[in-house]
Amino acid sequence: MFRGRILTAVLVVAAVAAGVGWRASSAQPTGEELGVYQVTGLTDAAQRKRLSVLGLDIVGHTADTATVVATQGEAEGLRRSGLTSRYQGTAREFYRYPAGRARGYHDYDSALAQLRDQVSRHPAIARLADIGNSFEGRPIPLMKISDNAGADEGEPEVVLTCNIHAREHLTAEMCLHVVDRYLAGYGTDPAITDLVNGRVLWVLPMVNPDGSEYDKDQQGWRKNRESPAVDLNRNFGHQWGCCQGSSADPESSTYRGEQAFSATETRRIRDFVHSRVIGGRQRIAAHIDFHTFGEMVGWPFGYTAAATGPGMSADEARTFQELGQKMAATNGYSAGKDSELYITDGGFDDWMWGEQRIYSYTFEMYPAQGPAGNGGFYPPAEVIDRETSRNDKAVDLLMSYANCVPKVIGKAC
Ligand code: 0X9
Ligand code: CA
Ligand code: CA
Ligand code: ZN
Repeated sequence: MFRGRILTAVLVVAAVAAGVGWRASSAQPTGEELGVYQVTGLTDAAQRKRLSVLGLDIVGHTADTATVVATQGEAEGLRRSGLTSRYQGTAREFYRYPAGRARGYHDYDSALAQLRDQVSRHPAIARLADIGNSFEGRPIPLMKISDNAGADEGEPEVVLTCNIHAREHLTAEMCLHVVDRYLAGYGTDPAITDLVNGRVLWVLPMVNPDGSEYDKDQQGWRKNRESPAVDLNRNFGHQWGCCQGSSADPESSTYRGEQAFSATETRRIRDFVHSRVIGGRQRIAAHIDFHTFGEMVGWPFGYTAAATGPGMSADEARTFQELGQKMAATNGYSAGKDSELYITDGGFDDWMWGEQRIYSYTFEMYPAQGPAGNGGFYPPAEVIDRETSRNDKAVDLLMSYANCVPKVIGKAC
């Protein structure tokens, strides 16, 4: 069901060359700077396997050539692997859009300023808090949207998280857009008014603010900013590190951390989610974790290819699938179980479902495939409105099912 994307071992023919107009440069990256390498001669399965076991960040590939982003340590491993690779330049050069293209995206400060302003204009239905500080000390913003926002009315709750991967800036805009739409729609749009009245919506637009700030100049950064940096979407505590769906190498872009929840930001998220267990019941019923890119709706488990098993009954798998497909029908994304793409362990949605029984989805936003040169992470700001409102119906659908998600397959709660 899924199209292949980054980190896939299967190399499909894609119109993703190593960046048109891009010249190989002789200066090697220094310090912790990431480099871009072109790996050629991937003519048979054995060669491709050799590349995939290195666990590199594959940002583009054709039939026999792959473009990878690597740390110096990974580049050393690449050289030792016997594959033919050629240094292309720093990731900073590779990813950078022409000056000005990034205008129109929020950074941490402007996102916070906007949220503060909105709360001041909608005090009855919006509260701004934080779930604690990031590693570098930035409060991780948390917006609560509900009627009587200051009270606990015991309603079903939905969580939206964005920008857990630093370079996926479009997702922060996604969360900000939802906040905007729900606040503006209350009292004017009857469907939104009903949802705000009957549910609680928690929005976390930037759960990795250190990474996001670090990547403001577009160098392809994915992880958080502690040392060694951790892929937060491999650091959650359900079947953490179980299944070769993450890396134990601190240099890797999918480094899982020293142990589950070793990263500051995943601990903050975990503690927030735990705080919604009230009277022994988890109030949060449903969740979307927004990523880019690929235009896909995914669901647990990512750690195993098995459709059912411990923690996933046939009815539960069917519920995930039904609602996942319903949401995908509204935005035109493809839909499938996470593992159809590639195995991931320690993922956010796996923990939300596996440990908290929250119906948790991973959305991969625009584009479907990355254009040459930038890997798809830095689309121009002109697409923000279109690509965030593209998910309006999916978000509303999740909100409306939050009082009993299994009703999507006709089951009572
Ligand atoms: O690899 C990832 O973390 C996600 N893709 S991304 O390109 N945004 O990095 C996909 C994760 C899918 N698996 C789970 N959510 N468990
Ligand atoms: Ca209410
Ligand atoms: Ca409410
Ligand atoms: Zn991501």
